[in-house]
Amino acid sequence: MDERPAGHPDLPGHEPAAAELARAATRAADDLLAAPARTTDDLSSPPARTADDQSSAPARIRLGDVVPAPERVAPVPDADFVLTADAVIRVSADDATARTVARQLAALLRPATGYPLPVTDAARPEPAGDITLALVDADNLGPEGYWLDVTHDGVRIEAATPAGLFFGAQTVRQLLPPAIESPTPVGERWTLPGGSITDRPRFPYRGAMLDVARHFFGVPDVLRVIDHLARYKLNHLHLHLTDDQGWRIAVDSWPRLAEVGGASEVGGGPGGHYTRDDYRQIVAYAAERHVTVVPEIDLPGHTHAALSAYGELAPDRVAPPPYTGTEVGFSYVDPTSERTYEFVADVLGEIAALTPGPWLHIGGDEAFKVRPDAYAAFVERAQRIVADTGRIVVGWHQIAPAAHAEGRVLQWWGTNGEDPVTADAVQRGARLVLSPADHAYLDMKYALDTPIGHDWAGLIDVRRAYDWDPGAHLTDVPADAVLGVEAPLWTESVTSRPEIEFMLFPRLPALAELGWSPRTTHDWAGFRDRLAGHGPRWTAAGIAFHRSPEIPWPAARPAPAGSPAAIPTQPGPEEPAAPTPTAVPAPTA
Ligand code: TNX
Repeated sequence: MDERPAGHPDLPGHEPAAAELARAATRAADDLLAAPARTTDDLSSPPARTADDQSSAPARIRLGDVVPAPERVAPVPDADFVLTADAVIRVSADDATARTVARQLAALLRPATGYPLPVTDAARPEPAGDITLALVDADNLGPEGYWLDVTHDGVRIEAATPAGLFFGAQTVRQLLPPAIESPTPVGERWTLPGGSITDRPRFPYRGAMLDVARHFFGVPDVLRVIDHLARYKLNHLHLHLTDDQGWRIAVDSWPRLAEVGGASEVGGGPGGHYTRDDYRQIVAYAAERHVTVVPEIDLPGHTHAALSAYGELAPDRVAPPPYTGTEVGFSYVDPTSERTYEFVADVLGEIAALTPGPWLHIGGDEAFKVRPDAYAAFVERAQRIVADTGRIVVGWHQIAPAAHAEGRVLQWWGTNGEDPVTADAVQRGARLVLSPADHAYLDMKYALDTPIGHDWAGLIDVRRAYDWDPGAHLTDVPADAVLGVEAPLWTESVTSRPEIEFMLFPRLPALAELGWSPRTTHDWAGFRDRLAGHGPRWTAAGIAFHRSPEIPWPAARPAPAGSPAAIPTQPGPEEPAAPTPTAVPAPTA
């Protein structure tokens, strides 16, 4: 198989590009938002338009503009709904989680609209002008699907589960004008296009991975990434919690892992780690957004930070100094020592106890210095330890040669769709999460001039991220063995929140569409056009993104002389990168 060489010869020796990315996002936000300010008490009529607006205002949102593409869209002309200041969000079921979704939707819509949007019990007959969420018996929608109906009189979301309601609410969000992402009230006519959508995902596992080991990212950054997943109906966040450069999660039974092993990162920065409470907060925030956290403890390789904390785990029993470079494949815990298995059982036991989700990821990649027989024996024992915690084991596809363990999942990251060893593991019962490095790796550069990232798996522009089929990607692997897709973001060269977002957007929505949308909707030209409309949303939300030349982004409106420019701030560690918009482009309705 065509795999990456050891080491990272292509890693850029650059200064962190965060400031430049933040400046680029600021410029984009300025362009979009610099329009005459309107006040919130002037909401009933759209802002006055000039002849100029006809060419430069963003296109009217159509019911089918949603990303990921819904399963079925049935527009109804002249049935648009306009959300007004007296609207109420009704929730029909006496179900606490459904109520939570109603409150979340209200919280998403309040900042930009400035409307109170109280959440109330549904009463029949439903008054017009409201948004209603209803839990219903609907087997056809499955555990994550929803039905959405927009008429003149109101918006109704139905689903069999709170998760379905939540995904329906994300669709409602996307059907409103981009200014809905503004953190402060803006003058806008809050129209949704009329018609109905029936929607449910193609794959049950749709995820992204954040490597918090090469560079550490604090809780607010992780929560913000979870928000991004939720927007695009992704439902798994894989946290790569340990690697050579840092151990990022407190383990009570082995305290030096985080205290010593966490105090370093690539390039010599201070590193950091999550306390148990930090981790609980991440897990709870994700769960509220129907995202399952998949924790990874990478074993037996990628363990230099653990060895630097506990020399007894090292083959030579000597604790090495911290490692801040970007080589891979040199470290391993001693697979012949019983102490190693006590360590593995203690760590995985504590992580399992903190993690409500079903998965425990044991890594398994690039243990180049462990002989194949010792490696397989280690993996088989680690798989049994995971089973003892009641969790399902996930590992990078290098664990394929080890014996099958009930339910095990391999995360495939190859760059060539021929992989007989993985196909054989699937024959023996393994399921797959697909992360082909040449399509799904978010740490690859978009183009040669991308300021950060690698290129060992090639350059990945938006089209490359989008144009592959998870159901047919690997030879001799049937579609029903594919649990889903995941886009990993390795962070050797990624150092800040704007840099994370720059690598995620716009490729994360492309991956999200592969995971969610029926294959019949796959169409690059259509996707490109739908995606274009999301640029102004990201700008309004203060998200740094790559303005890929492949995407026909709507033209920004020229700023009238003397208008107050928006001032997006470079994000501090504690607060999201939020612009302070003063106005938004005029709607075309
Ligand atoms: C390979 S993919 C790795 C990581 C690196 C990444 C950089 C995989 C399982 N291992 O250790 O960070 O390449 O692209």
